[in-house]
Amino acid sequence: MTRLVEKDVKDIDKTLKDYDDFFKRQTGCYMCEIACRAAGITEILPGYKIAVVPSTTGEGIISGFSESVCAILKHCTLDAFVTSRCDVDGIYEAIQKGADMIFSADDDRFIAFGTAVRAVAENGICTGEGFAEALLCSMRDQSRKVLILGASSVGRAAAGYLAEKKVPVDMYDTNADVLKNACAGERLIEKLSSSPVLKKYTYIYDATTSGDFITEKDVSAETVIAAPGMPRGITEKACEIATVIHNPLELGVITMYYVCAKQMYLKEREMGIR
Ligand code: 2YC
Repeated sequence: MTRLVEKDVKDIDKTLKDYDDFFKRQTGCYMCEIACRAAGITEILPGYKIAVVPSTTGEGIISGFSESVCAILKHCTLDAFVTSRCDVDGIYEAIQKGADMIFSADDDRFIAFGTAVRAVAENGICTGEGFAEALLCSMRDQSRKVLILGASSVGRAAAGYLAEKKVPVDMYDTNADVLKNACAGERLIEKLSSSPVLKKYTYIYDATTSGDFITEKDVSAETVIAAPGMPRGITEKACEIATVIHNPLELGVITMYYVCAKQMYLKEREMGIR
């Protein structure tokens, strides 16, 4: 998992509207639509009040991170705020201010969770599935194989998601052990024993942390790359040729909200409070 830095998040608030319009031109949907599809939401859910709680543990606060998470949620017309306090004091403040859901990230884990019912959404899995749905919506031919690079939690979530949608997947990781243990038993996932020829694939999913390794000679105008990996694995020149779906935080955060909200809504219905 790559730890974001201030420059990765500092302009998100100002660029969200234009970026979402660009995202829609690329995929045919806005990020909220893709996130709902990835979360398997088919009906309108109640809007929950969300608190974003900064965490000072480990390497501490990333300047602008919580504010960017809040701005992304507000972009989806959700009711979100950043607590003035951090850590446990921030959780206390969130609940005192009536938050139904809390977003918080330390160095190892970024989650959204329900304050009144047991519900949790994890950023790596949600990012993996959100970008997989974005790729799916951009594929002109969903019978074609998708090459997934990187068997991290993001790559594994994407492989499982696409396999469940009956999309065949080739998966590769430079670490043979990591690859071996990924998505065991998934029939539609073929694990590659050697580094694939990128040009052979129209649809690619970059879940690596390599940065700038897919160049203009690896892509064509037909190529579509879903690229959640940070730093971005595709060079500027290749991005001018292919369709490259990439953002450092946005789609993962929106997918986390809908995954968590769906769990909360179903539990509340079970408990007869919805
Ligand atoms: O500002 C804060 O509250 C910090 N504790 C946030 C630390 C986030 C660390 N994680 C990352 O930078 C990203 C996540 C967004 C997902 C993967 N890496």
